[in-house]
Amino acid sequence: MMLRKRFIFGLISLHLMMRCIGGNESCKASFSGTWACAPSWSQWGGKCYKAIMEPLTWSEAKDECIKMGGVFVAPQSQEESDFLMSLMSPQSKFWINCNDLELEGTWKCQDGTDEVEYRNWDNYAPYNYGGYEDCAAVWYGGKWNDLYCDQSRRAICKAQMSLHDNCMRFMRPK
Ligand SMILES: [Ca+2]
Repeated sequence: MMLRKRFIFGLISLHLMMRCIGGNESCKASFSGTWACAPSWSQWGGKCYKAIMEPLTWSEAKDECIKMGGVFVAPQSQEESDFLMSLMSPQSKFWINCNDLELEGTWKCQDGTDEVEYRNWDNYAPYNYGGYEDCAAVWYGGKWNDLYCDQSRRAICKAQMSLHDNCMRFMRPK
C-alpha cells in the first residue's frame, strides 16, 4: 500500500515537473510573460538590485556581483544613489564600482562596462590617505569617500530584468 502511494506521488511529481521542464502548452502560452526581477532582487528604474550584506573587499564585491549574474554598481544619479541607500540600513557604508587603481587621481566609475560620469565626493575627498586609498564607497549622507580597497564593506549588485513565465522560470537575457 505504502509503495503504491509512493508510486502515485511519484507520478504526480513527474507530471508537475514535466509541465514546467518540458515547456508544455500552458507554459508556452504565457511565454510572452512579463519582465521582472528574480526573487530577492529589488526593481528600480527598469533594473534589478541586490545588496550584499556580508562585508567583502572591493575586488571580492566585484567578483561576487558577476557570480550573482549582475554587475557591481556605480550610481549614475542622485536618484539612483538614494535608492541604493534605501537598500542598506541608514548610515551603512558600501562599496561602489569606482577606483583609481590604474592611475592615481584618475577615477574610473563603471556600471558594468559603461563609464559613469556621475560623482558625489564628500568634502575634501578623495584624499588618497596614506598614498593608497584607491576604491570608493558611499559614506555618510550618501557622499563618497576613498578607502583602502582591502577593507571589508557591503556592496550592491545590479542586473537586467529577466523574462518571467508562469512556471516561475527566469530567463536572463544575454
Ligand atoms: Ca587613490
